Amino acid sequence: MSMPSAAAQLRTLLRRPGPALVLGSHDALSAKLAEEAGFDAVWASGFGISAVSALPDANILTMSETLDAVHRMVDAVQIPVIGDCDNGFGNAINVMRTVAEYERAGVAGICIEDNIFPKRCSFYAGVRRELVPADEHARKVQAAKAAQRDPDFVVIARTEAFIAGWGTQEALDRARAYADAGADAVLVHSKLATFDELREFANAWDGRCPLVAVPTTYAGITADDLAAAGFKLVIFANQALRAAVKAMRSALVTLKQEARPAAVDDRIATLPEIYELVGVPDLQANEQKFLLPGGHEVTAIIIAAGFEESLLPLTEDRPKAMLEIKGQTILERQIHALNECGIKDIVVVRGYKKEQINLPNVRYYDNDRFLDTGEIVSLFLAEREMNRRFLFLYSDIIFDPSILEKLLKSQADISIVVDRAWGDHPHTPEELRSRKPDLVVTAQPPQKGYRFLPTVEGAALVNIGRQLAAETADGEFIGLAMFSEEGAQLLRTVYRQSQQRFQSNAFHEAVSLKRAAFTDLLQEIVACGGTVACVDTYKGWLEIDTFEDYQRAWAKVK
Ligand code: SPV
Ligand code: MG
Repeated sequence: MSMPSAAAQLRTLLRRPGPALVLGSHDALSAKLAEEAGFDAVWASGFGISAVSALPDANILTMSETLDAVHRMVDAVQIPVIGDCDNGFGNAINVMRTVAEYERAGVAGICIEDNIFPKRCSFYAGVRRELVPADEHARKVQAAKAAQRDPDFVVIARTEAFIAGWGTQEALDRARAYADAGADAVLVHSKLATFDELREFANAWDGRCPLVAVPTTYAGITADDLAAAGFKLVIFANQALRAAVKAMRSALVTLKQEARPAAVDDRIATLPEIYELVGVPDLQANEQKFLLPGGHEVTAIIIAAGFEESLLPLTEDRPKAMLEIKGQTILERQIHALNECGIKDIVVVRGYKKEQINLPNVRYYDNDRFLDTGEIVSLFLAEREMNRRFLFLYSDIIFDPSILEKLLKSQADISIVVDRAWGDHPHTPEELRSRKPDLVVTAQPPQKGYRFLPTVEGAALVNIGRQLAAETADGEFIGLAMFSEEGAQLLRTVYRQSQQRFQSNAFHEAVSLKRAAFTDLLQEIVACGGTVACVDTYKGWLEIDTFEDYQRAWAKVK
């Protein structure tokens, strides 16, 4: 079932027993707060909308400027919005356009008052009051009713007879004339400190249409009192604005005096409160859903410093990353996959034959001590790049971009890609010796005997390394990992602590931290109580570790 229109909702409020509480709002945020507080509807206050432009309520803002503010309020809330249209911004002809524009903006109804144009706020002292003749205003009401498209659209006619000091009889005459002209409700305004003149009015009212009150000056009255007297809509027109001004003023005095933000901490909204109000959670959900995964806010760090004899003589004159497979080097293939996922910020840590790696649009760090240092040292040469989300890549893997897409969707602070096809076949000691796979034990191994089904939430890493018993492993790390800003922070902290604690001692599977592999640091993160989530994949990647791998890559890669 679709939502009833705003106008239909307002009609329901008018029909429903008891008073409807309407809050005067001056912008979209205050409208939102009104809705959150449980008010039935929003009064888009001309007084308030002018005030937040630091202007008096005197038809100084144009219709379109006012409408612009009203439009934002309508967009911000689900409850109906009533547009305060002053005198309709002109004569009956202007009123017709006002109705068309306000209706198009999605307001539930409007209110037009019998002030002349330009108006003066009802409360300004010492201002000469002039009202348009009653029959002129009645025709404006008729024009409004003729202009509306939605039959539920509500036109409230407002009389300022009491404000002008013209008494109860004039107020009643005008209210009746406006009701007879088709007004759906009549707002009768008063600036007395007591309810007396309005009570007299209400007692004499024959109920030909509902009444509306704005108890600003007779502020002691309750909505129930007003309802008992016959009022249907009760508009608290400017209390939100005045609350804001008073709160801002007093906080600002303190802030100026003390000149330190913490001095006002206890009386200001927290930032998360504001984020919630303005819809940051929706923004984040939509970013996840609709933006290219990854994007410009991720840096990819490719570790390409090492030298391994196993690929000689292929790597005699170039690092592994620069081996060519069907016209493209491994590194070019990686950059292509990263770019495809919107990742343009790419860092390569070079070492062995570094002059051979000089692709454009890549930033470089050099590990000139690559012969006696390990992956961790190479990675931390690029530590400057780790102050936000980043990807970690071995430089000798070729992978399907869909694996990267899946990794980029991970919400975990530290995620590694694990190939669950590992357990499908037995692995020979010969294979294990030459390939040295990074084996993984997770908290949730795939069930044996069933073809692997990927988990939604990545299982937590328990053990990782090359020396794990192959039978205990339930996956293989493919050399692709992602760290959120917090994850990167944890990585750096654990590394710093390890430098203190391990110094030149063995570090997990490595003889020392200096020689340690990336997997050793992952194991240390787990040992320190950190969580490493395993993003599952099933094949779709190749590692070039041996000559046989290289041949296989030629055979498999398109
Ligand atoms: C407004 O809020 O703009 C109103 C109510 O019209 S009053 O200010 O009391 O006139
Ligand atoms: Mg007004």
